[in-house]
Amino acid sequence: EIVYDADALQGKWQPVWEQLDQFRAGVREGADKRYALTMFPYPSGDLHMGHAEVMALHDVIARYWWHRGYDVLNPMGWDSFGLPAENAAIRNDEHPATYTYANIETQFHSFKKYAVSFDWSRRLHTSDPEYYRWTQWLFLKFRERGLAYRKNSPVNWCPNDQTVLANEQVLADGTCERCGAVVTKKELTQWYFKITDFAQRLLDGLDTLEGSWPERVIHSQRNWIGRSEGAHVDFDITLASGEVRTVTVFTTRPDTLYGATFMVVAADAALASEIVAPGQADALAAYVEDVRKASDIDRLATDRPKTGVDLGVTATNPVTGEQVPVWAADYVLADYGTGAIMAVPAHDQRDIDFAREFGLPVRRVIDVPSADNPEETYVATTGDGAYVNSPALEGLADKSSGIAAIIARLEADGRGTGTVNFRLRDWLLSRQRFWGAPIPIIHCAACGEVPVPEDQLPVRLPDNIRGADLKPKGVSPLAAVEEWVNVDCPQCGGPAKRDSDTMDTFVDSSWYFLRYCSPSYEGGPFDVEAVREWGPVDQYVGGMEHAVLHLLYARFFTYVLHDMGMVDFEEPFTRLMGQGVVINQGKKMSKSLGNGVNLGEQIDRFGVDAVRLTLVFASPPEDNIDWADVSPSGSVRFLQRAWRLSGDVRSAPGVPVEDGDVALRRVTHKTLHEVEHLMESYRFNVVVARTMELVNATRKAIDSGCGAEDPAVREAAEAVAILLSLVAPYTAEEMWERLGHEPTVARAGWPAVDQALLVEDTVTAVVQIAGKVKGRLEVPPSISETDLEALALADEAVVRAIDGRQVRKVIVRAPKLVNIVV
Ligand code: ANZ
Ligand code: ZN
Repeated sequence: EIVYDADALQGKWQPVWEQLDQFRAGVREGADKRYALTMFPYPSGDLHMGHAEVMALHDVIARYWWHRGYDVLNPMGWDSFGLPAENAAIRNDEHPATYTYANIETQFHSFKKYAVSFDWSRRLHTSDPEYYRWTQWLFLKFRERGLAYRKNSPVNWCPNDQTVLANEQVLADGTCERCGAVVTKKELTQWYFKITDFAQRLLDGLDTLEGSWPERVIHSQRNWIGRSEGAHVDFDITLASGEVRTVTVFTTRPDTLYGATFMVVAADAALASEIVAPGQADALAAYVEDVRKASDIDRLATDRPKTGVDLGVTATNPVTGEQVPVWAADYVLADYGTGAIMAVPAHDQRDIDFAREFGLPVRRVIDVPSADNPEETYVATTGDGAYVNSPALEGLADKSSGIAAIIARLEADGRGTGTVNFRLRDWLLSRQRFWGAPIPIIHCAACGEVPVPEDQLPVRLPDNIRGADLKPKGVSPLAAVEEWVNVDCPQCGGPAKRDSDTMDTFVDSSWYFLRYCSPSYEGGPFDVEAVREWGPVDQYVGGMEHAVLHLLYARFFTYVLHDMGMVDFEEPFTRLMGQGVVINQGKKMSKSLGNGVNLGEQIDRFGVDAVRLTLVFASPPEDNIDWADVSPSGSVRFLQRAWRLSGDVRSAPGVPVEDGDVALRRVTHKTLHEVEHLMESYRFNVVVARTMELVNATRKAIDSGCGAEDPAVREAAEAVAILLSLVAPYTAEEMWERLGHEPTVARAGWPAVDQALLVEDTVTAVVQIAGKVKGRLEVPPSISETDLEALALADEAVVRAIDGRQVRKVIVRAPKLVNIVV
């Protein structure tokens, strides 16, 4: 007997598939197009279990689409700029390209072995000059539209990586996402993308994704964009010099304005040092030193002890006319709202904690029924109630009318306006590192910022840099490469310097899905026609750690490209599937826990198909998979069982199946039909379970049913091969061949489901009264005696025949006969 040998199957079919080039997009002329995309990897090391999971799930969809007759685009490439390569280059005294491209080759071979249905002719690497030329081009286009600009501001600084981090790259505990160092603040002139211009549109767009994207991703993006409705209110501050300066605050509760008993300015905002009274300037400066060390998260925490400095000046409350003190504190952030607040201690807990700490007045302006008076308890109340101490709001008792009334009053007085504030900040894109796309700007003393002319793109990274040259110094290593950095100004010809920062790698990944549509196009970042044909992405699969980073930035890019007339859609990813992660023994895999599972080893032990099958079968895609709870050896046994069917079939291909065993045919067609529905709702684990059931039913039919010669057995085995091709391509291909077909099973098409076979079986039950047939009932063959008796006694014809006589006895022989004695 031939034995199932995963290794042999892999060795046999990989070259055949290679030859057949079966997944090339654009070959099915006239067919509907579908774009399946999965997030591309960073080339650090070889593929790991996480990749294996995403790719296995993603491939179920892509391969299913091929079967359903679509023209499928399923591309793959590498997100190949970034810090890991640069750090490896420092360690190994080489150029980052060495590490990058070596790992890409390793991963490429692993991908091939793993047999994902990618169209490799579209492969791209974001670190190739052919690619980053267009990243730079896009940067220049964004700049022309006023969407890329430079400004000086305090930025998150990782003292270890010696580079700037976007807010998104600082973890909740205030540490660097990449290295874990505590992130600090530093003043720097940096490049930004003006994503804030798109805040409302990006928010509105989320409504259209409802139901097609995971709820938690939509939720995190909404929070990230963070829309707050409120008002800007102007306070006049009288400085020590006697000069009056108007300072605007942002508040979501303008209706509490009568209770604003002091003002607080972010200690580290320029405003604080501009308005501070001379006597308090030293105290402020010392305080700011401390503030810079704290993370934003800490600063906003309600349970944090309140600290601050009295600025020694007063402001006029615009409705009460009172003079209120102005303080500087760290719980107000410099870059949110206007960086200054009106403090309403009675109705804001942080303000009341501050008031208590520094003996500032508390005035209640909302009398919340059943709540104690905050003036006595120092517990702020936030609920609705009648306004008190608030002449303009007399008689009102709910927040929304209070807010509307006070805004109307402020607008009439010219002291404020209703406004909307967003938490979203502009996207800080410059990095002081080498391995990224250089920012295509030249700084000239005479002309200022000069864009590199388009025909001089790409601005290539120098090759003659390695190892220690790349060590972080706080400025980009590029700044030290004299022959690279010094250039003639494109405008005046005078001596000038290139911008030495490189772009955040999230810029590269914000448009790669468009490049895949025409990967070698030289007339622009992508051929507009090709994107019209393929875009937007029908199905995107990837890790949910990208919920606000990549997925928001890619949306922003697409909106801008839409406005530029380059794409005709706004949302890039029509459907999104987020999968869980692979863990082990209940914990995230990590070096320190020693619980890592090596993908290569698993493949060597169990084979590609069993690993893929295990990952798909383990749970619904969105759940985590604990490798300690699954059984790859069970998967191997199942694959063997399925594969053995193909050797047992005894009917020739092409024999009409109409007369085949109906019971088995019903199972086959019901399975195929159900899988069509399961695919829509991503229940791939159930698809595998149904395939297992079909294998069992077929085995039973061969051994103790219709026998191996029945054409229904062939039909079932072929269906198993096609179903298996979604998750276990090697086994499926081998089955397909043994069933007498040419390769490849991936292009076999989806078997047509015979609707007639989906209808439940029924049998006719006869109802007799005193030995005479009085009624007939259509019932399922499995009906119970009690159910059949009840049905019979309720039947209209039977009731008529009984005609009110007393039933003495009912004899039931399910499912065929009911005998009623009257
Ligand atoms: C007065 C007030 C009274 C407030 C009240 C709240 C309750 P969200 O919803 O997050 O937008 N605030 C404004 N700018 C701030 C800053 N830069 N740093 C810290 N806090 C700031 O929160 C808006 C509210 O947070 C604003 O409304 C302001 O306090 C505070 F009963 O103004 B409120
Ligand atoms: Zn110049």
